Amino acid sequence: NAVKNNNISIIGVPLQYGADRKGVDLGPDAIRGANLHERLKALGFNIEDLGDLSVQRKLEAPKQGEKLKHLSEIVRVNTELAKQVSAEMSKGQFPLVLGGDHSIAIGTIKGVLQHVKRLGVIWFDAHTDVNTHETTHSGNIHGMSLAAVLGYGHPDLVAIGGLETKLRPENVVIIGARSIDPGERAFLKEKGIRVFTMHDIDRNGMKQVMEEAMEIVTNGTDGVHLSLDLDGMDPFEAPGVGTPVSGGMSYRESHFAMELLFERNILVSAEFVEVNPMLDQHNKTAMAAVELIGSVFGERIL
Ligand code: HAR
Ligand code: MN
Ligand code: MN
Ligand code: MN
Repeated sequence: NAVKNNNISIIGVPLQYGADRKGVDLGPDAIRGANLHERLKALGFNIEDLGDLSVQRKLEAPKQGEKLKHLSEIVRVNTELAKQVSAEMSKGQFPLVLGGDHSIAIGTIKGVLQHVKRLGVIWFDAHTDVNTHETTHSGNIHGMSLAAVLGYGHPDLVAIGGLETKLRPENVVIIGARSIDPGERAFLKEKGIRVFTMHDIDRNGMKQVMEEAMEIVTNGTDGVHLSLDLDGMDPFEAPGVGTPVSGGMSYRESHFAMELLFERNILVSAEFVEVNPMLDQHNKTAMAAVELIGSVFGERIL
């Protein structure tokens, strides 16, 4: 985990086909460009940057009547990602995945599940990403990734990385949600997934929310994955995202959540997704991502 494991493997996934707006494929390089390596090296980690997975540069526009946009390329890339994440964990490396749109959580999590059978997941996001091919209005697969790793949705998405492994709803928490579709609401209720909305953060504060969240994801699990969508933060502080939603977690709240995660020393893997440099201001969002990564790996003010 983050403390005992001194070896981090960085995997970039320049995938944008799960999102509606162009530019999120530039995320991995923007995050690297904000001095990611230097920050992690200063904390004493050995860094192995595996570069980016290859993604088809140009795709045809989704065909009329094709409900899930760019399904086959998303399945291909995520299948590769799952293999690479699993291979790195076999070598004892901590996988740090840089997105790319949030559909890449499918590949990351399926790869981690090869090694950590009972995995807890903290899903930091403005959205809950539990649409399926039946409930989606947008057809964008980044809104379906959490459902897919729980075993629900289009069979090709659910099958990525093998059918033997999946997450259990009781081991997942969502933090920062403030935009939930009607179909997702029903799904979350039916599966009993714990969602800490912005209302909960306002009411109880990030400290209590994180303590409860970490209790849930560590209960009966062997490790925890952090899936952090930068749109969970407030768009004033992280404007470079494709689907901004007002009223998000502040820079300090997000930072504090990462510091608490480091203290508990529970992470086995992490991903930072949805950084879109084409929509960003002065690389602010990529820099925020690197700040959060620094904190989750142990940076302290004093
Ligand atoms: N729920 C909406 C949809 O399914 C919006 C999805 C989200 N965007 C993301 N994922 N960035 O968190 O289209
Ligand atoms: Mn998301
Ligand atoms: Mn989101
Ligand atoms: Mn910091």
